[in-house]
Amino acid sequence: ADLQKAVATASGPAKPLDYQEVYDAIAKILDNDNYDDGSYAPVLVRLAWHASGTYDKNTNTGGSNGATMRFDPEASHGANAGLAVARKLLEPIKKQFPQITYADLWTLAGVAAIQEVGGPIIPWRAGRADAVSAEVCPPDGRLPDAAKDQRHIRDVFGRMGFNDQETVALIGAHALGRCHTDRSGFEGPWTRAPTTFSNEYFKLLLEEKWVARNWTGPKQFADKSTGDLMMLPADMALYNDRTFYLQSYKYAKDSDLYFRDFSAAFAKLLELGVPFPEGSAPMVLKPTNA
Ligand code: ZEM
Repeated sequence: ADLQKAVATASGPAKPLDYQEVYDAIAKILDNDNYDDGSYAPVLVRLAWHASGTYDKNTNTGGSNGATMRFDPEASHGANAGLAVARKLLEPIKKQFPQITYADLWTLAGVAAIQEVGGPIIPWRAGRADAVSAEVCPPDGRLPDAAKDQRHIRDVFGRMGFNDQETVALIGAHALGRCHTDRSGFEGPWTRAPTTFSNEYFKLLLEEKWVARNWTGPKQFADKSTGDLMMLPADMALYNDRTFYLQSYKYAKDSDLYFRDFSAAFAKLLELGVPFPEGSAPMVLKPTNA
């Protein structure tokens, strides 16, 4: 007790964690001209999504609480290939702010990534805990399979607790980033501005003519006019399914609606299965350019 007192006196009373400071530190490391399209934002959004999208509402298992992707087997699940890049990128931030849990850090990084590349404000709550071992890792196979169709997408997002409108809104995050042959086997970006959050994904999905790409890789689609853009078979489900199509059409026409709906669905995704303390309230983190 004496030693504890001495330490407490030496370092002063513990300062409560300021999440805006953590946000600002994440915002600072997003840009890197030597990585992909110049930003780590897309891969951080994918980390937050894969940490959260394992949720199963029927068993209340999986989800962002626990940050279980630090452990095998989840770290090595095929769906998570390439996400070590994102987890390693955040290590210095975790060292700088040791009080934040990995589970909070990964979801906060997803929020920072979306907001910093021009996306909507995403209200975010702190309070996730880190698991101490692999025992609570979700089983493999909970994340959607890019090769499958609308039935599979509805099954998987329904298991998380999302309706069709929320499902379509979330998949529009493919405005960001690209596929990598050494991660998923697929290749290329969905949009021509993959480091800017927008409703471009929906515009392109509906306005371009998509044809099967002629290559030796897994089945994917290319825009007929230039061939530089891509859609996964699972993306084409938004075109092929009548309800998904009508929702995609609304988002292609109305960017404000898309931003509002994405914010609500992404905030919900990051909170699935998290036992927040009673009375905890979402906070708004300020974008660095605002
Ligand atoms: Zn994705 N996604 N995703 N996604 N995703 C990839 C990349 C990215 C699916 C999918 O199979 C793939 C959501 C939904 C779905 C992002 C965000 C979100 C890749 C490419 C694949 C194969 C990985 C690679 O090779 O690097 C499928 C089938 C989905 C549902 C049907 C949802 C929901 C997301 C967020 C809300 C992002 C940002 C990327 C880009 C990552 C990067 O590194 O550029």
